[in-house]
Amino acid sequence: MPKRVLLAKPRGYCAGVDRAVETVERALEQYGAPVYVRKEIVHNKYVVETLSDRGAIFVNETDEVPEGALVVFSAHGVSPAVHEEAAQRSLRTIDATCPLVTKVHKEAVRFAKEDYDILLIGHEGHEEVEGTAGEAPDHVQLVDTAEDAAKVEVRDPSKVIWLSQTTLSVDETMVRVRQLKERFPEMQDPPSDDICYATSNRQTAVKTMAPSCDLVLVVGSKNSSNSVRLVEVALQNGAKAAYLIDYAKEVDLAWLEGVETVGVTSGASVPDILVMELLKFLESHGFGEVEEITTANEKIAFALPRELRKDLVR
Ligand code: 0CG
Ligand code: SF4
Repeated sequence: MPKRVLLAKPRGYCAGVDRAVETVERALEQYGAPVYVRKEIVHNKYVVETLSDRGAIFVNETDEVPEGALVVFSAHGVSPAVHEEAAQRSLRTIDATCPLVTKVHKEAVRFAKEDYDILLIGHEGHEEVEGTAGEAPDHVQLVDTAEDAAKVEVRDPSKVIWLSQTTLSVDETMVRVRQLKERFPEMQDPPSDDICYATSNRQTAVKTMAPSCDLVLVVGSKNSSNSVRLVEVALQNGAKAAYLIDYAKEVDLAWLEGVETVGVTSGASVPDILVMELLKFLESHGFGEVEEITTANEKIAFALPRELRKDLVR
């Protein structure tokens, strides 16, 4: 039986994650440990464990950070209330919010100023939507499930706009938008796509390879929205099975029984070393042939946060 691996490209680190992880690394070098980080800098177990080993201390809220200490805000963004709390405790802050998340924050602020009702499509409890909604709590309502879309009420149906979390399923978001537009035909679209290039590119690559795959393995953590979406997209587009794993050692050998083609990809918060370890593992089980399936070439990169750049020795 010919066994092979299809390897999705693009996969793994996006520009926002690369910047956020480098922010913590450079802060550790520049100012020394400990560097406090509010929430997981990105939703990846390996990244968080590695940075913890190097002296980063991950906390849930700024009130766990000693007065006057340095705290980094995660790539998923924070609400203005969090900036205020940090200022009250005289914390030194570095904001590693991805610029593409900041863009959605600015949209929320702008449309709230114009007194729109903002329907924010996203996952309840996810840090990113908490930050975005916190920009305009009186104007934003979260729409997560189909039930939410059926229930949500607005003040003036001619003055409604939808925005979204950056890491959703492109297809499911459009389902939700269609549902909302049936109720509010005048609802406006965001000025530009809120689902980011990295999220949508990774989904496109998976869609392309899924129909040829008996099994798709997505490297990523359980709390990583964009990684979880890749498993769903694989299953919805013809993969016979798909699983999310943090590490190669989590592969259950029963998954490989009778499998000819394994698709491999990874979420936007996943270092490629974890994918390379998975490929090594698969090779040791007869899947030595690897073909890369490329659907886009990403070249985007973001400058480090301003607060950090001004202190870096060149
Ligand atoms: O996909 P989500 O928003 O849960 O975040 P993750 O950290 O996994 O990756 C992108 C970022 C930031
Ligand atoms: Fe930014 Fe998109 Fe990466 Fe999130 S997934 S950090 S929005 S580029």
